[in-house]
Amino acid sequence: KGRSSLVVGNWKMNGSLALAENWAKEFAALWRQAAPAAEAGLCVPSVFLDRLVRSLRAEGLEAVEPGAEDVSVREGSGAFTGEVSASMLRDAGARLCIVGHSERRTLFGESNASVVLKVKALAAQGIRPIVCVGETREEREAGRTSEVILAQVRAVLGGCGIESLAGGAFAYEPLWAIGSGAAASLEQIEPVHAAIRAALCEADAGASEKVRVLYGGSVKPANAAAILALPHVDGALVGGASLKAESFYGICACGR
Ligand code: G2H
Repeated sequence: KGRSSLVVGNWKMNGSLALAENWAKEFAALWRQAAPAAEAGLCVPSVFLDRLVRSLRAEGLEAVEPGAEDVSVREGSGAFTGEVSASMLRDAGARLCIVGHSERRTLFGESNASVVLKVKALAAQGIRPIVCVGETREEREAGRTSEVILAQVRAVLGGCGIESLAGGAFAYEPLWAIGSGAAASLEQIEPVHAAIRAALCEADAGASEKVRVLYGGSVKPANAAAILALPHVDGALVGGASLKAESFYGICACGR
C-alpha cells in the first residue's frame, strides 16, 4: 500500500486553552528532534481551535493538521443558535473534522443521514472528514460486525459520494474498545479494515486510493506499532493518549 499513516488525536470534551498552547510547544520539541514519517492531526473542541492553530504556527509546526470534532449539518450562516458551521471551522484553521463519532451517534442522536450532510458541508470547505464507524459488543457477539460496518460505510458513500471523502478517512472504532484501555486484537482489526477497503474500491477504485482507513479505540504507544503495521490500517484515531503530547508523539513515531 502506498498511503502514509495518518495519526489523528481526538481530545473529546477535554483540555483547555492553556493545554492547546503547551501541547503545541511540547509536541514541536519532540517533532524537531525526529520528524515521524506519519502525517499527524489533532482535533480539539472548536473553542480551542484558534489557539491551537496559532500555537502550532508559532512553533513552525506546519506538519500537524488542526481539526474539529464535529460540525453543523447547516451550511452558510443564519439563525441556528449554538451551531458551528464548516466555513467557521475553516476560518479558525481546521483542516480535518471528525464526523459521526460513536459518542455522537449514541449520546446525541447522530444518524447516517446527518453524517452525510456533515461530510458534504466539510467537503464544500475543503476540510478533510474523518468518518467514524463501529459495532457494539452485542453486534460483534451476534456475528454481525461486517454487516453493521459495511451498512454505515455504504450509507456515507451512497449519500455523499466517495469524492467528498478524498483526503479524508473512515475510522473503524469498535464501541467496546473505546476508552476501555484494551484495543481490539490485530485479528479483529485487520478483516474489518480489509472489508472497508474492499467497499471503497467497489465504489470507485481510483478515488478509493485517496481515502484512508484508520483504527480507533484505546490506541497507545505500547500497541501502536503492531496496529499501524497491519496491511489495511492507514493510521489511527487516538482519544485519551492524545491529551499528552509525549504519548501522542510516541504513537505518531510508529507510523510509516
Ligand atoms: C475512540 C478513541 C478516539 P480512545 O473514541 O476517537 O478514543 O483512544 O480514548 O479509546
